[in-house]
Amino acid sequence: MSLDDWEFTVRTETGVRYQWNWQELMALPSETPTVDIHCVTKWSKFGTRWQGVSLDVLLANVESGAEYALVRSYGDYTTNLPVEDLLDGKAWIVHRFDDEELPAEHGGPARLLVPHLYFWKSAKWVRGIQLLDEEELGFWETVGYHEYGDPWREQRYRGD
Ligand SMILES: Nc1nc2c(c(=O)[nH]1)N[C@H]1C(S)=C(S)[C@@H](COP(=O)(O)O)O[C@H]1N2
Ligand SMILES: [Mo]
Repeated sequence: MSLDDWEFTVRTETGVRYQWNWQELMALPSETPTVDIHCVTKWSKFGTRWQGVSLDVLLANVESGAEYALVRSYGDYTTNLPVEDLLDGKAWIVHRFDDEELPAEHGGPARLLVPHLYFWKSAKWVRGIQLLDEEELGFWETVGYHEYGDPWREQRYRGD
């Protein structure tokens, strides 16, 4: 997609919207996390290098008491996680991988990176985050994947 049309929106539980266009995202301070990622089908990849904006920065001035988040992608993919898993240096909107622009097949222009949860939570082509008082399940979670997805507890499927 064209970067001119790209937008990232946070919508709060009361309906207030915060938006960033590409230039605004690029103007924010970024970090370069090197992290291990864990796919639910058992592969892991160690020491992956990314660059992006921490959700701590994006949510800093967002007024919300919501506990749940539903992340939306361009193209309708969704995934859910608790808001606290987006905060305290645990999640980023990344736009570079291995010192290159993030390729479209891996979620470019930008994706969520939340490496401490199974990688299906790291929504590619991220478009926004809806903050919610009550949990809403995303695409995989609706069809039986775990609502939280901690790889260390092997939370693959609901009930794990
Ligand atoms: N928008 C979107 N994001 C997504 C997915 C998807 O189908 N659509 N798949 C998820 C799953 S199951 C995995 S394992 C990773 C794969 O990321 P990769 O293609 O960069 O390896 O993206 C996650 N994010
Ligand atoms: Mo996956």
